[in-house]
Amino acid sequence: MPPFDKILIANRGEIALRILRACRELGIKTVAVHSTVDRDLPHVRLADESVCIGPPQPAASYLNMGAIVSAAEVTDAVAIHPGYGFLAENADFAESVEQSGFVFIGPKPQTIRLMGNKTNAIEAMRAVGVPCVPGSDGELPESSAALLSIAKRIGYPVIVKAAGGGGGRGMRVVHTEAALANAVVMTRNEAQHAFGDGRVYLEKFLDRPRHIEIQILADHHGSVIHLGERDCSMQRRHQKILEEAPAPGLSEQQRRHLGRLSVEACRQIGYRGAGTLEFLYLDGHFYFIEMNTRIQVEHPVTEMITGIDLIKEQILVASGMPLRYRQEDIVCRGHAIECRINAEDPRTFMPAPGLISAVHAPGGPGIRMDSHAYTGYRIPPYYDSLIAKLIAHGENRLSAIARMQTALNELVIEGIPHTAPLQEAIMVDTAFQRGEIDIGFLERKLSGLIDTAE
Ligand code: MV4
Repeated sequence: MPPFDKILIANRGEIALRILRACRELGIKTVAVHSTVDRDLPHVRLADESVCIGPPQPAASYLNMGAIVSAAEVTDAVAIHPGYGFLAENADFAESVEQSGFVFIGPKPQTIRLMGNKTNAIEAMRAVGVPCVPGSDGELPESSAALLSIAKRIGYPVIVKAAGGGGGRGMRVVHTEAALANAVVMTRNEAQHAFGDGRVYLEKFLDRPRHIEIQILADHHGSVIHLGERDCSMQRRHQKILEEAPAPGLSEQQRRHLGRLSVEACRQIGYRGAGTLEFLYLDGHFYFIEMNTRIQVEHPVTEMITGIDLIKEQILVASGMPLRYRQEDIVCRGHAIECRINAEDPRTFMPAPGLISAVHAPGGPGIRMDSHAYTGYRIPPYYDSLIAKLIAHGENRLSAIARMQTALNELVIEGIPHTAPLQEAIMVDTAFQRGEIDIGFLERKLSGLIDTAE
């Protein structure tokens, strides 16, 4: 018996196709919902049923909660998979899905809400023993004297962050006492405008840390496991370009420690479903910063090293089934790297929608490509510019890099500019090959590339 009779996929693009494939394997019928410009996407064609939910603008279609719940009602779907982005971390959506009698494939709405407020998330994690960045321990006070004293205790430089932000939105670094009050006011105003929540907090600013995250899977019966870590330091302006697992250079003790800590924390807060704890890593120390309550874009690198299908497990635990793996069953083998192939100008990183005139997916041992792109596909300008995820797995990091080089070289996507040339340049970078990465790597490399071109 399949865990659900029918699942509605509340997303588009590669992740919608990925979810559809997992449903197929589990014998679950599928409903695709799509905007008017997305009717020819592969997952729409492959789904058992499809419902057009509105015009291209996300607010009118993929963010239209009423339209999505109605589509589930008319098609008799029993569960809704939100994918990533769009409504995946919207607690009101999860609540409305459940109140309408459907299963939301994700954590409880109150968990999504808790993690959506970054100060509450930090407080919850700190309370269960997770190390966090030294900071204001909650929202900043209005009084400028109190503010100055908090910053003095933390020590400059400090970073002002929006409680309603996350993923790099609404942050400001402050180097001196003189600049503090203004930075707080500016961040507050921006946060109020962008998230409807003007609450801000302070943390010690860490200079060029690495971004390391732990993949969690939890069932509805209190069992929690982790599937190792990923390094996502290779980014530019908070857009990840490449992710890998495991994180280069960590010791087995560090891995085990971080994994156990994360599992214990999730057990204590009653987490369920797939989730990710994000840490900054600097000078041998981990600091929790945020938790993502969704499946992430970069989940395939974890799948490649563990051999576990995270989307399938996410669906199975959402149906109430106990986890099929114990922690000791999880064995990480080799190394995996993912390149996010984005339709954008590789110099300016501006999105470049348009017609794909030819596609050729690379192949061979250890190569996987998750993509909805096909020859003749027109990338619409309304959504993010991710067109493919190219994943290479090898026995060790250098063999994964070698396979990725071969794959990037084989990859053909014509008609639009994309990021593969940049990723090819990263693969041959000797510092990258040595694992010398941090969140500043790409910006330094790009300024170097421009310097040498002149
Ligand atoms: C920081 C930081 C330095 N110190 N917090 C950016 C995304 C958001 N998730 C948290 N971010 C950061 N928080 C402290 N206390 C630097 C960043 C940061 C960053 C973090 C992860 C990945 C890429 C980044 C790029 C720039 C800044």
